[in-house]
Amino acid sequence: MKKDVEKMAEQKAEVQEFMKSDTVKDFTKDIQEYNLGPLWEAIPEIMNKSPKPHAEAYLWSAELLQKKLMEAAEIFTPDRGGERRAIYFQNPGLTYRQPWGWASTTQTLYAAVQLLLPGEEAPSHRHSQSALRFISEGEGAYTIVQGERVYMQEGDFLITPKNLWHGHGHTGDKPMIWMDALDIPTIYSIGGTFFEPYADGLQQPNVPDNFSELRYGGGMVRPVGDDKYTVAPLANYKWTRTKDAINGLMNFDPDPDHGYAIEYFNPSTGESANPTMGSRMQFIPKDFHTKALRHTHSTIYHAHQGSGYTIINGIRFDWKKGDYFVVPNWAWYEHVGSEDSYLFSVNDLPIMDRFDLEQEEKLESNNGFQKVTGEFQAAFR
Ligand code: GTQ
Repeated sequence: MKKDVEKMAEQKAEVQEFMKSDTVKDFTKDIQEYNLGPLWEAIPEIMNKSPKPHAEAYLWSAELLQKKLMEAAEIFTPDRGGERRAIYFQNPGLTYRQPWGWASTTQTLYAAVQLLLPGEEAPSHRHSQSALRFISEGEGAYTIVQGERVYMQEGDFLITPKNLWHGHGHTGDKPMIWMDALDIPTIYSIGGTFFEPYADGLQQPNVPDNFSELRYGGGMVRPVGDDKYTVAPLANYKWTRTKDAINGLMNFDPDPDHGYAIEYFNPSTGESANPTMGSRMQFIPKDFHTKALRHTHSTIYHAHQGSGYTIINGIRFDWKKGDYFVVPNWAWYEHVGSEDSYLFSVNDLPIMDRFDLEQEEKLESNNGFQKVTGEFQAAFR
């Protein structure tokens, strides 16, 4: 038995030696001249035992975002350049792959903060990416999605299904800031991007304001005949309803892994509100500590209210209202509320599910909690 083990180790050493030989090195170099790739070099990078994401855990502070959005307001109007005054989260683990400067937030998802000032308009356009918005500050702005004008308030969650015309306007008197999340990197990497500007600025409404909210306001019903929708028919999931739903759950013990968490879903089908992005609101009570989990899907969080910290692969990320942070694929994470806190989050679970790739593990050791080995320092706290 011992002999076999020794023999195998010997063989392995021999192979390793051979792979470092000039014969292999020269041939590896040679084929690359012909746009051919050596699998023997690629294997360690592409065939990992479990997901090894390039995206890193990271946190952007509310102060930094506020400062940069206000600076952007001095320079851009929404219709100049990129059609929106949005600044997106570039994951530092992804930037080096993209020499021209594009880097997404996770490998599958993009998120941004967008600022609209009173009186401004962001022109309508449509694209093959699905979008969602979470309103972090202000009121009085609206989005017009395929002819439906939807007024937005703090805490509201909105969807813009793919290929629908959408643009934004603002009749209020204070700056309005929201989070955008889109499946841009996914659509980009599979080569599915279509984009079209609207010919005539901001599309005008063609149904009563807040049409879908009026029709679906019951929250637990759908109008008869609406079971044939292919896109989610509710444009705005109002904060008051989200809060009521969570308050209902608070009659019971919190989920040990998630606290009090709900998912925004398509009331016509029961699927996630966006076909490619999961979205949740989660209440973490003061001093509640969720158990450590890791799973295939990645998540972008926005601290909507309160403060606390999330331990990601042993590193403590302190967050408070207005901060954003990323939990990459297969990273251990657990949340702790320093106050009663609400976390909004977007994930790529629907994408993982579509490929049948979702796996989840719970930490067995140390009663299900990680050991903290360091602290993340955010810029501009
Ligand atoms: O507001 O329609 O951050 O189309 C990226 C793409 C926002 C938007 C973004 C978009 C929008």
